[in-house]
Amino acid sequence: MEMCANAFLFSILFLSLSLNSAANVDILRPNQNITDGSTIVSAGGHFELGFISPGSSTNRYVGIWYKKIPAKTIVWIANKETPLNTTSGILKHNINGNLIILNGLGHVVWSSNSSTSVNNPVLQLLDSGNFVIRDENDSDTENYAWQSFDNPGNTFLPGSKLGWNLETGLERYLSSWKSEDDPSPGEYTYHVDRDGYPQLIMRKGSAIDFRAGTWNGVRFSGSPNLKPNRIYHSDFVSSNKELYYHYEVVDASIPTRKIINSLGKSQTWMWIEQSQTWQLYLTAQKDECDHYALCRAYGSCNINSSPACECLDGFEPKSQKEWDVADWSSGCVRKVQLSCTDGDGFVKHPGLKSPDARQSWFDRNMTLDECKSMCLRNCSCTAYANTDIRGSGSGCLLWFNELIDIKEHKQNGQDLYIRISASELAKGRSKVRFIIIPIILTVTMMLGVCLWAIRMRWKKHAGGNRRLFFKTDGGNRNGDVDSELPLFDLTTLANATNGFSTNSKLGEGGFGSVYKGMLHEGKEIAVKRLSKDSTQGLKEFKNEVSCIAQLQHRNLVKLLGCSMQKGERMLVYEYMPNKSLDSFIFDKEQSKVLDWPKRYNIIYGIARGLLYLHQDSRLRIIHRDLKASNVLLDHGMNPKISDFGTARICGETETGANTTKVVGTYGYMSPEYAIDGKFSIKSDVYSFGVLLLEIVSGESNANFTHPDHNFNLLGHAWRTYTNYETLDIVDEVIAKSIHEHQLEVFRAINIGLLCVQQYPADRPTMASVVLMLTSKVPLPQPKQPGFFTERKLHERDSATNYLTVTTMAPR
Ligand code: ACK
Repeated sequence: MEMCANAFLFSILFLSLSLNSAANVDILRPNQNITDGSTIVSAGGHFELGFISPGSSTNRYVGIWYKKIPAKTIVWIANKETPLNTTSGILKHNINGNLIILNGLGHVVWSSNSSTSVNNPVLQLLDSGNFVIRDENDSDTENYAWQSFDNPGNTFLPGSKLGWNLETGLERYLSSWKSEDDPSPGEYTYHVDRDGYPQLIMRKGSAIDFRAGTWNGVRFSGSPNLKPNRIYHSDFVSSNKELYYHYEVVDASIPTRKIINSLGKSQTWMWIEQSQTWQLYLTAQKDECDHYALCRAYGSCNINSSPACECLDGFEPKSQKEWDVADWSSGCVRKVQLSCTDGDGFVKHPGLKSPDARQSWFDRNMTLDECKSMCLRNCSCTAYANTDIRGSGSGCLLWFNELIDIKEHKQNGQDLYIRISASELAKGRSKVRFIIIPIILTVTMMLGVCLWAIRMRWKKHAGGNRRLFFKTDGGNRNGDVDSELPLFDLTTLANATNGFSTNSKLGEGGFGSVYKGMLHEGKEIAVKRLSKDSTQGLKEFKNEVSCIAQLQHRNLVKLLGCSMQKGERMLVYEYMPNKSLDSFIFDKEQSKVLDWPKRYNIIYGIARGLLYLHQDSRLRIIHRDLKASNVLLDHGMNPKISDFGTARICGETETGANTTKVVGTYGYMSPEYAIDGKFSIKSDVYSFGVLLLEIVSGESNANFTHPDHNFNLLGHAWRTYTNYETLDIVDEVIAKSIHEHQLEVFRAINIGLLCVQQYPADRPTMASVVLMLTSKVPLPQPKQPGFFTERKLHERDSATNYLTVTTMAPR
């Protein structure tokens, strides 16, 4: 009876000291505990701590998660390897102030095991997500008796440290979970490695799986995507006491976490409030070349080369036979051994992920010249580089032994100076001479020939017209429709445009200039004044005018009339106040105006306009020069296709033709048109696909560059699509706000890729495109795009230029 009464009293006492979920407290005192179902919440309400089951597991763990994020995202777990299988667990202080978890039988299943004790221990959950044991009267971070940030799992939060306390020998490293449902340590761990020069290394078991590399003042040399940005700052701290990597979020209210997932991928995630989802911001490992030491000794990996592994200059495969079958395992060896005493030298390799630095030596105060002589003086020194690439570079890092795990990064890589023998160095110099001199001679000769050809052409055509006008194949089948289009008086247009003043000028094109004007009745117009030296005759001009006059669609710019007087030829269009699409999508500031719904509306409008040209209008018209600068935007940002100067009318049953004169713009021309002069409605579909991907990404196809490869935008979109990272191409300006439209964006990219497929027969018609855009019909898998591989220099240089008429030999 007495026992019963005691148990009853104990239960009453116990219940009164347990916290419940309603109590919004962040501190747990020695006489308090947390039972399953009750939690504590950090002061600002960012994090919550209590019992939880990850994924679909039914096991109970003490964990920390984001309080305000509905889908519980766990950032830390205490008893990773000792879960409870009932809900009778209790979290409390033990007699020493340590944190313990008891199971239903009162057995300790986990303890914080801190050897540091404090006088008045309290447990506190901080707004950073750190759970600490401290003295109630001392909140100095240095004096915590224990903290969860010192015992991370798979998550690395802003403000925590990845690396070493050199005084205590404590290492904080990340361990992957076994699976989404099992937080016990998986195969991967992410460490700051202290052998040689510190580097960030992912291990699978004890083997290195990925090396983010050495910190070069800006980033880890193997993480070119880690750029200074407006979202978070990261840094690597190296002092006598500590060696660690950390990062801070500029806007601390944006939940951000870095994790290593159970497949060993290091990822940075950000919470998007608007769409209530996590967005993947950065992935450290991108491609095959990130496999540690793929190309072995003195091999360099370039994902855009085939095969990806190459020996560095001055080196050759150890076994050519193996190398020929893409077996890199024996790596490369020197063509000529170093002599050390006989004046070895160095070859500069720019844009590299520097080699594994576990066998290296460094001095952060030396200059590069001092570094070079230091390396020369030591016969086993194989390479040198700056430790810090900021400014003109500083510090000295020397490698000894073989150089391994080198990757090429066109952008954000660093310079490495590799030691080779004097004779190899001399060969290299003469090779450069051998290559450069003929190149200079050839380029000079070609320039001469081009200048001469241009001069001759000018003489002949007096600045010849670069545009083709509408031309009905086999004559004008449209009858005389001139009377349908108003003729403007030249004086009226001159008055409307202040005498074609420079102030009224909107811009120029290959055809002449465009002026803004206002008619007497206050109507705004755009006057296209074709240049006088146009070689086009009156007949073609009338033909063009009459053709456009027959086109009426809300997504085509409306022709209001024309003027033909005193040798002047002018076209009068409705005025579009928002200018052309390119001035929005390719401008980082202006593009903010175009959120996803607006971009989608523009894509859809262009598709409708093109469908009208191809199919619904009385004529079948191929535009031939669809591009961002030929789409104008009205007051409501609705798109209007303009510039029919190069368009061609086909017979109602024809869908294309051949031409010996290719007109269009680099980056938008389909392969069959650019190469063979074959234009068809499918070459317009190709241009539409390019334009669609430009609108989604905010990048110009022809001017696109990427640090990791040399593809144009199409190649990049194809690459991300095949890597299941389709949404990676989305313009960063809208990336954070597309979550509720993700499916639509994904479909749009898929449709874009279908339109730019290499073979015209594979591309959809505009009718199918419109259907795909407006319905949820399943989309086919796109095949490889045309014109997506490495661009040649000339192509890139002239990327933004209008391609002048090119005469091509008939096939
Ligand atoms: O981007 P923009 O300002 O828009 O620069 C070009 C320039 O003339 C040469 O084509 C602008 N432009 C052409 N047609 C019109 C129009 N109907 N309304 C307004 N601007 C126009 C175009």
